[in-house]
Amino acid sequence: MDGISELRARYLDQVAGAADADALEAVRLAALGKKGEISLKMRELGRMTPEERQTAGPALNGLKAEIDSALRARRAALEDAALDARLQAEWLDVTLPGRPRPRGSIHPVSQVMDELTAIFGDMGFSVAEGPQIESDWYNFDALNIAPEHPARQEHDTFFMHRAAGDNRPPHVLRTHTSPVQIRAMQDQGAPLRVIAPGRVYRMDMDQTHAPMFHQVEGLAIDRAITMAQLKWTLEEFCRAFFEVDEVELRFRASHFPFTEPSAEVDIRCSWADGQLRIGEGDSWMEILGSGMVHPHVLRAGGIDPEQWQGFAFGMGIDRIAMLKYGIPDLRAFFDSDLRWLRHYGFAALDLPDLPGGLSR
Ligand code: 2U9
Repeated sequence: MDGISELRARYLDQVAGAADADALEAVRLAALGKKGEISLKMRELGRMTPEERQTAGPALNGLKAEIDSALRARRAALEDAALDARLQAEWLDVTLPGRPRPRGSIHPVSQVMDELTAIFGDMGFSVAEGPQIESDWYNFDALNIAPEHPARQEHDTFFMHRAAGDNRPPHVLRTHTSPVQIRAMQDQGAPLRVIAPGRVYRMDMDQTHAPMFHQVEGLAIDRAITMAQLKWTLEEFCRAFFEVDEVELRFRASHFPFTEPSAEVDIRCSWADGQLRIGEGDSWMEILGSGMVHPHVLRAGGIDPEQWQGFAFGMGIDRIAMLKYGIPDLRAFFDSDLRWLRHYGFAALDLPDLPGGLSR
């Protein structure tokens, strides 16, 4: 049985030399596959004499079993080696300290917007929103702001570009949130109670002005709205917002194109020891502007001024946030400094509500 010894030596050699699973499978097919060399030899047993078969049969079966077990052993060894290689390559030190993702918190401007929503919501106002890029009609004409009014001038307003040859008036970045109330009047009609908090843009940039800032404006329209109701609404707002029991407001006659009469509103306060106290002391601080909605503006919103009157007010959110939370520098609002936010920010799940105390 020299042939058997030669086969054994050759295939065991090939099994030992197979470098990977594919090479090993090729050896298995060549030896033991359907048309493999050993399988073909086993088929020849049928043509042998019984004597020949008696020696060749057990020898071939033994060879088949030996090569089969060599193949299994080699396959297991290759799999072990592959696993070892992966464990080496994918090694990870699970004892290293974790790197926590930076955690933000609620920005004071967002917090104040939530507070405004809670306070005015309690008084029956809903929140209205609108586009930040506006037509000049919504931003100016509808608000009774004449074409020659200084607010329309190049140096105050950001104008969008029009394509060359397009002579229509350009759109603007809204300079106040008032266009939102014009849209609310058109969409909802009278009676109406809305506040419009949001971003506004003016070409102004120094220690106390940013080119983008936040405003909230309020509008109440009904059949017999008066300035007395405006005053009560603003007093209630100040009491709730500054979280003091007593506030005193002073109305100073003023002028805005969209209200007539118009008033700037001051609040009594003191600045003892550099600390602002609302509702006490001998100082007055301007906090908002207000007035009765001009008939032209009601008409632009599709509301008949013979039937309906309205009051309106507006204030800077950044400024009242700075006052309430003692933030000295406006520019920090836009620095995205997490250390500042950790100091002045608010917990994300503490939504302000009146029974809970606004700013907890
Ligand atoms: C409509 C009708 C009337 C909103 C008003 C003011 C007075 C006002 C300023 C306060 C500080 C803007 O952020 S600020 O510079 N605003 O003084 N705003 S009355 O009047 C409106 C608005 C919309 C339809």
